Amino acid sequence: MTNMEYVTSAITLDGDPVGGMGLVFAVGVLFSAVAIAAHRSTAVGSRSSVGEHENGAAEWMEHANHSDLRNQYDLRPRQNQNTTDILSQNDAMAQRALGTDWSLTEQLIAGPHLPLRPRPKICDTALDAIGNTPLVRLHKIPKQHGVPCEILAKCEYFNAGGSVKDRIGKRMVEDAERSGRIKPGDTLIEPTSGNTGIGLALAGAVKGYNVIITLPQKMSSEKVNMLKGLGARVIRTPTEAPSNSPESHISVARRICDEINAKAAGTAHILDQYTNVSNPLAHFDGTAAELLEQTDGKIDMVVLGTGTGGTMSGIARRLKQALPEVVVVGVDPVGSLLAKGVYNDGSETEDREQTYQVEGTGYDFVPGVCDRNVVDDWVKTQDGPSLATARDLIRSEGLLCGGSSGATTWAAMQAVQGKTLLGKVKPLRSDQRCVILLPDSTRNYMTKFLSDDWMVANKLMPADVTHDTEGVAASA
Ligand code: P1T
Repeated sequence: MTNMEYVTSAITLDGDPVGGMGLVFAVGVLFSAVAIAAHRSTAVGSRSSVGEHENGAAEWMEHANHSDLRNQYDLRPRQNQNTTDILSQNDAMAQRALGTDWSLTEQLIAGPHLPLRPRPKICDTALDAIGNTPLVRLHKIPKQHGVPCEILAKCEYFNAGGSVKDRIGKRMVEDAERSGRIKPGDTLIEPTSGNTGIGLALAGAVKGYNVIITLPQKMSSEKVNMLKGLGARVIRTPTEAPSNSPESHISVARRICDEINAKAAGTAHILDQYTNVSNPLAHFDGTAAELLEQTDGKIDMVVLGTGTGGTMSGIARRLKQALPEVVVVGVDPVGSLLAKGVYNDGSETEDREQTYQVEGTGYDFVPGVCDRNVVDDWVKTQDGPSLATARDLIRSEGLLCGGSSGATTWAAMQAVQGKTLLGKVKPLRSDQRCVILLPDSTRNYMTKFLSDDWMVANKLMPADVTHDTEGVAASA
């Protein structure tokens, strides 16, 4: 049975796709408009009403292209107002640095913002154990690479569900509850590479939502089992399906949502991490604010992996507001097109689409929440060095992280030495500091890159350097 047959046999899919993403975006904009009224001193100007999106793949491409969105919705500051009249000094600087007419930037600045909260002494629920993750200095890996500057790693695997995406699972659900869009008992459907699914399923378990996850086949069985353990229903989709094809995890999620809503209107929702401003806001208000506090505002460079781009966009925007000189480096696997494009200075990069083993980063479209303009430069990564570095992080630094953490760490070792895609980054000196983020936990990959057999079978490690000691223990 193919994946599609499985889906269609499990759920009757007879409705046309509805502009669900348009709805998500509309809710986001309306939510922001309320916040703007409430926070006039820091907010940008008024927004026009939101029109309907077209159905199907074209809609996804619209979300992928900010300039198209800009034409459709007038999200710009009013022409007759000076930007600095309606933005604080720092916000205005940040806004000008990017140009003044991009909706995500404005929404990030407008909020609604939530204050940073310390972890309570006693957590009322597991959701209180999301955020406030440790920042840990690396020692051996920078030394191996001859890197003189300080490298600090934000260890997101300490979150309750084991990844950085717990932050957005919680934030998307709570923002949607606050706006009245969802209520316990509803069904949340999300296309994900797994970690956002785990974050949503965790929030769903605590708050009482049904959760359905559409997940490409490539993702680990550890994630699947964790999702099922949290009570989510998991539907696998073909890894190689382009995002805008009917078989993709994105399209399948939309069909399931339509089908449920056809039977019980308004009970199924795709919160949509790809376009939902709550995604980067979780990092603007949370992850970045924590970093500023943990470092007392001393950060010279930040190196961040990009999937939806929410982590990067939220952190980079907030850091650039507070520290205008901070250098932002994005990490993108070879095979993804997130780093591809024409940049502000006219420089161009290219990439071809191909599959890779590292989970969670890279796409064949640019998500709406991925603010590529805030990235100063990129490093492209490959499976071999990424997964070898992830194993190094475990073995030599004691950091029990996942594969994309290895990619980010390897990329940071390049970036701090000035080795980047566009060549725009200066090497960092010994008195400077680079912050990286380790998005998830080795728990997700116990049968994958942590296993010598898997590494050898996937030609990512020579057979003669395995660390296997089972035989020694058995013969002892
Ligand atoms: O989506 P973004 O904030 O850009 O985070 C990228 C990322 C990096 N590393 C891992 C292990 C991840 O799981 C992710 C993003 N994950 C999803 C998009 C997801 O659906 O789980």
